[in-house]
Amino acid sequence: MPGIRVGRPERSIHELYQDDPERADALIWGRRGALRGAALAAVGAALGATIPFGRRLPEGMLPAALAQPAASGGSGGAAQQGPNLLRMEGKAPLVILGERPLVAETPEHLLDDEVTPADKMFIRMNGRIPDPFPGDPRAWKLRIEGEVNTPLELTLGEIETRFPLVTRRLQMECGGNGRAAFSPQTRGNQWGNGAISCGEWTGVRLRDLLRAAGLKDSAKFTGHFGADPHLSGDPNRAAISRGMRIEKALDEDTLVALRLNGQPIPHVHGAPVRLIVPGWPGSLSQKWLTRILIRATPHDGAGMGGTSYRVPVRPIVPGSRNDGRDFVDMESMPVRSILTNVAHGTRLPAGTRTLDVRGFAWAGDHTVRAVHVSVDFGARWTEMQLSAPANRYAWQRWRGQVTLPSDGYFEIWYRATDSEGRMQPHAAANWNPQGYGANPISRVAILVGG
Ligand SMILES: Nc1nc2c(c(=O)[nH]1)N[C@H]1C(S)=C(S)[C@@H](COP(=O)(O)O)O[C@H]1N2
Ligand SMILES: [Mo]
Repeated sequence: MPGIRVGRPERSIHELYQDDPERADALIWGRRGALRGAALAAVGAALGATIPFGRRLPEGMLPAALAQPAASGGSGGAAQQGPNLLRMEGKAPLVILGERPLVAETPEHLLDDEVTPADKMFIRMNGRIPDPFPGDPRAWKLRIEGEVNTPLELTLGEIETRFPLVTRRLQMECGGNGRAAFSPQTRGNQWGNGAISCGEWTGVRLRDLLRAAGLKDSAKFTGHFGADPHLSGDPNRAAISRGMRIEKALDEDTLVALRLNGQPIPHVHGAPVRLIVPGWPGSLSQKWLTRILIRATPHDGAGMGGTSYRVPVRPIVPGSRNDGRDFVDMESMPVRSILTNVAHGTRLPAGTRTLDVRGFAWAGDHTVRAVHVSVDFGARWTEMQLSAPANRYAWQRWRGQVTLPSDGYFEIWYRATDSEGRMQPHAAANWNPQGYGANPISRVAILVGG
């Protein structure tokens, strides 16, 4: 194919893609949009390997090694700057997506534990990290008020002694997880798949507290409040204050959590007490929880209404403006999977012909029915072994093996299907201005003998 100058030493294809993606696309794909013959060889040269299944690469699709940066560097010689890594006591080197407010993602290959250790949990701040509570955390107060018969003000000490403690493994996922997959790009932190954790939380059921307060017939919605200051420092503004339908508040797995993995909750994750609302957007899981307001009408706090945590009912034109008036609040998160033992950009020794793969999959309020993996750009899929969740709302382990016919460049594609039969799509669907619900099939690039 004419016009391809991938090998020009002064400017690699990777640099070209970084500086001028449109021109790079034109050079690679030409007018017919197919990567064939000479173009395929040229891309192979840029990757430093042949692409054994290259002819199965769908038209218009760029190899993942070029399309997305490697989490750990070293992807086929790509000229990329390393990610900005978190340096915080008690935390792993998460990838920083934003500093003000602090937002840090966990690369998929750090999420290999059945129960996510506290240091590997992603961080999502909307405001400032509050000062730690001085003195005995058992003196922290939580108020339950609004449409209740008896408003309550309870210390954590009282909560622990009056109500039964339960321990559950619960997935907690940011509503924007997967956002980077949207095209055109949307506002907000450009999450890959790493805004997910499955910690072992101990706490009391929110419904036990609500029953102690006595819900009025008018109790239909919650509003959540925390102690973290707004980014501006203005004491009259909340960093975030979201709420949900009362049915979710009464779910037996919605917890007022006091401990994570048997330890006090780390400060940045909401010490000494937070909500855990599993399967729904993480923004509902209020950290540094101070107050729950029971309401007759939907909550109107920061992060409610408009296009915030809301998705279109009928698809809108990608990239179009919309005030979100007809949108609905995002509730159950969509099905998603991660690959936890092979990092994007991994090089394997020449001659490697089989590869063990494993990860996790989850599906909001639902369970996962199947996980499939392909190493030939989606032509053939192999079903993986899938474990049952440890308890309701825990993620599910998947594992299996793939066969590699030769050395060269491959991509591991993995996709989950939920209990309703919904499968991760090939491209992020239902585009919305703030980028919620993107869950396309993931692609991890590997190089055998390069
Ligand atoms: N008080 C408070 N609670 C909060 C937030 C916040 O900024 N302040 N962020 C929310 C969002 S958007 C998410 S995704 C989760 C992230 O929890 P984590 O940082 O413990 O992983 O907390 C939620 N609870
Ligand atoms: Mo979030």
